Amino acid sequence: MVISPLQKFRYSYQPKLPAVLAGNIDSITPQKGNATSAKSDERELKALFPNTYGLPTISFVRSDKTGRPGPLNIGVILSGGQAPGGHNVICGLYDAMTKADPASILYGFLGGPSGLTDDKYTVLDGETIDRYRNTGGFDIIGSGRTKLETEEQFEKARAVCHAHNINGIVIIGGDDSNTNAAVLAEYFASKGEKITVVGCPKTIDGDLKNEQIEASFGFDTATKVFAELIGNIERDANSAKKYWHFIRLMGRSASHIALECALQTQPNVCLIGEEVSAKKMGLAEVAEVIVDSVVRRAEKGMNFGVALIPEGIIEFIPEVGELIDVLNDLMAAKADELAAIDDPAGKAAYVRGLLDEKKGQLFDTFPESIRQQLVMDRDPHGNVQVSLIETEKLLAQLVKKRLAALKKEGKYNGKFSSLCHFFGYEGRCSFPSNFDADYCYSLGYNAYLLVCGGFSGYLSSVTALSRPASEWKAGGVPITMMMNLENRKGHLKPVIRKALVDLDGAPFKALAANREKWAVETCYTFPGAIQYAGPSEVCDRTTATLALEHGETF
Ligand code: FBP
Repeated sequence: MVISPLQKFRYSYQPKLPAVLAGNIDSITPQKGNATSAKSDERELKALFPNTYGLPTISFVRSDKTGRPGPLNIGVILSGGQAPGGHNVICGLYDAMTKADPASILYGFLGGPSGLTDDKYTVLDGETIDRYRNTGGFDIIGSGRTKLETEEQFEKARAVCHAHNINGIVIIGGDDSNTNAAVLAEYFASKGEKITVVGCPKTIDGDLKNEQIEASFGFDTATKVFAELIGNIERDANSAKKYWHFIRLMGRSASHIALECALQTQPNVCLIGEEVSAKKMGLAEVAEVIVDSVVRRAEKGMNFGVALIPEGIIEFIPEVGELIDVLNDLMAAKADELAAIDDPAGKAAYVRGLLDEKKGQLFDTFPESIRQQLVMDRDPHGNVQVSLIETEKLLAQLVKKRLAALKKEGKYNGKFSSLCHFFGYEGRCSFPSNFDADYCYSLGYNAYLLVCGGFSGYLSSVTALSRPASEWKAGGVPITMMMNLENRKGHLKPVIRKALVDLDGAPFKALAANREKWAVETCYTFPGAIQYAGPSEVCDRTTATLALEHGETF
């Protein structure tokens, strides 16, 4: 394998650990906090998780007590979309377990949760681990999106754990994957098994956060990669002065990525799905936000600009969101019939025939390409694959049409030429930033301690993240306290509640306070590429979101 100079350099990086985790691993002790409860659907969740609901939070502290649990066999799974730092979670886990007892064995289940149920694995040894330290990607064992929900799957997982004498499973994933972790933990507990299931909060989307989990890993690096690209495009736009760039950004439902990138790059427009929903804006109104900036900038002779569009915005436009809900239910009910139709146009026509008059008319207003994208297969968890819906092209078309009408009315006299981009996959496998390298390593190290303590159904939690790594705190949070019931594929299911952009939160307020100016003037900022070595204010800088959420300036 040919190794790039940067990869070689990153191998030598030693991730920072919180002080409580650094040093002698045998003297780290769990301290139990208060019993927990979910914010909603408490009764139902208690009934669904009789063994793992209401557990106390855990924080790790140093104590005089020392003791080794003996060698442990742990299985690790990477689940869902890639996020920078996943390899470091595995490295942290491996280092902690082999430091505590070199005879411990780490099983890497291949290709996501199905690796566990199908017993597809590799044993991760020190040599393998060293090849992946501080690197991006999930290629060490691969990932997948299989939902664990049937008794048959749980029994297979149980048998595989017995076959390898596995003491613990660590699932590295987002909200859906950690829902898997909670459900599996409950199943094992209900069978009297002593197999501990622990989750780690991953997703570039930044929507797995709450009062206990400050950030999901990968968000820091991915937004830095996107912000670099956006800054470059802004500079290009300001140099050529002839294009409006419509940039759609990954992030699924939540607009955290778009918001963070906007705070980093100060574009002319940044749409926020959550605001669109709160204001009940229609598609035309959303397009009008961009039209307004185009017209006002044209009046100043600036026929160029940059608009950021969160990929999930389409779901937040109330009328479209309702249509998507109906489509979800119809497609779940007619799954077999749809599976028999090969071509996307045929699928769209079939689904169109099932819609009532009002929804059908709305469906017809979309271009054929978007209609086909709206009826593409849902992911295994029942989510619409918004990464495949080209909303930026739809908005560019709507803006163009509206500008033509304004021109006829003599209200616009500029030139409009648009270029569309989608940034998502570019940021998911980048070398993790120093922050993500440290955070992920700490999450993995901490996950081992949770397994050791038998804290099943917990999410590895490392907090105080806006402070230097040595001051971070480490512990565990019961996953059930983050759950609620949601409609998935036509049924109410327990899932981890997604954190959407808080319109009263400091990050959104920072955007709202500046966007009027950014819409008309050219205020672009250019973050440049992630730096791994150099001054700390450049290399260890976290996101604006994290800083502002902690009451700090950015
Ligand atoms: P996770 O929620 O699993 O972390 O995935 C995040 C994400 O990158 C979303 O931003 C995006 O919509 C989706 O994955 C794309 O999914 P896929 O990788 O299956 O194309």
